Formats: sequence, C-alpha cells, structure tokens
Amino acid sequence: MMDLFAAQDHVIDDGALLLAGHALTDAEPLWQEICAITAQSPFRQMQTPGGKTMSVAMSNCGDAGWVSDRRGYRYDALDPLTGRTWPAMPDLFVTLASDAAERGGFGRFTPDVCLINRYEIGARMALHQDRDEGNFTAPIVSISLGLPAVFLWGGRQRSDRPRKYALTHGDVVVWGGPSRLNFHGVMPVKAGLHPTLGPFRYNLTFRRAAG
Ligand code: MD3
Ligand code: FE
Repeated sequence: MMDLFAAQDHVIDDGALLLAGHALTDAEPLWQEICAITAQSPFRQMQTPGGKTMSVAMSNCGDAGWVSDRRGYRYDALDPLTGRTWPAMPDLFVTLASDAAERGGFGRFTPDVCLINRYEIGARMALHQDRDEGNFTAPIVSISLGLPAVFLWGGRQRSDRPRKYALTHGDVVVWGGPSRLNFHGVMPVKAGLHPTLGPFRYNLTFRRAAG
C-alpha cells in the first residue's frame, strides 16, 4: 500500500499537488533524454497567433506536439521545423508521469504528449489556461529542472489574483479535476547558473492530447 502523502507533498489547491523533489534522483537521466530529443527536434521560439515571439523556447516528444503560429495553437503529429514526427516519448518520462499522477490520486494516466519548455534568463509565461487538449478529464504532470522560478497559480477567472509558488530543480506538480482549467503562468526567470543545466530553467509537461 502506497503512502497517501509523503512529507514533501503540498496541496496547492483542490486537484493540484506539489511533490517537492520527487524527480531529483532522476534528474540526470531526464536531462540525457531532453538532450537526445532536442538533437532531433530542436528548441525553437514559436510565434503567437498575434505575431509575437514567445520568450520560452519549446520542443515536444510523443504522438503529437503543441505548436503555435499565426494560424493558432494546436497539437500536430509533425514537427513543423523538421517536417518529421516528434521523437518518441522515453519510457522514463511515461513512468515518472504516471507514478506522479497516481500519487496525486488521479489513477491511471498515460501521457501521449510531453511539451518541453526551456526558459532563458528573463523568459516568462503569461497567465493562460491549457485548453487545446482533447479531454480535460486527464491530469497534467509537470517536472521542473534547472534554475528555480516563481509559478503563478490563478483561479478559474483570468481576473482572480494569482498566488506564488517557488518551483525548483526536481519538483513535480500534478494538476487535474477541479484545477484542470485554472489560469497559471511563470514569472520572469531570475539570473543564475544551475551547476549542471546552466543558465536555464526546463519544464516538462505531460498531457493527454488525444481522447
Ligand atoms: C496548471 N508551463 O507549458 S507548469 C505550459 O512551468 C505551462 O513551464 C509552465 O503552463 C511551466 O502550458 C507551468 C505546468 C502546468 C501545465 C498545465 C496546467 C500547470 C497547469 C494546467 C492547469 C493548471
Ligand atoms: Fe500551461
């Protein structure tokens, strides 16, 4: 019988759980996988539908990838940069994400997509909802690596004042159920140098894009 909560688990909200340091022991193999994926599908700064360049550089692995351009946001089976399918999702990613979802009380979760975000110093993500996925019943799992960042946790309304949480190297967060459509964002990453990952923050978000 698995423990219901570990000492490092913190409830952020109804359906949102921070598993502090949960991926720490896998940080090195995770990093190797990120390097292998982005050797095939490199990090790139996408355009918003409004024509701005995002400060976060992105790549994906899995059956599809999240993309943005002048035509809008969507999941696409092909990487528009290479014209090829996205790299396969490594077994380690699937295992970590499904374990975290189970610990979060969401039962079986098999992600089909992993969006990989790379934040350089000063990069940020404005408050938004994740609603391009095919079903909102599946949770989302996120793993933070490298430099720390302040995560903004908003409400169901854009106007709800966000609360702030520090997310650091190895932290895992699981979001689902009543939290699935909450607004969220990331404050500009402060200058720093992570001993192994350099002047960047990385975030893996595991999703279920197909039904
Ligand atoms: C909360 N990424 O890629 S963690 C994103 O740290 C994104 O790079 C942030 O927001 C990052 O869309 C935040 C992941 C996250 C993802 C989806 C959520 C948090 C969420 C959906 C609902 C609530
Ligand atoms: Fe998001």
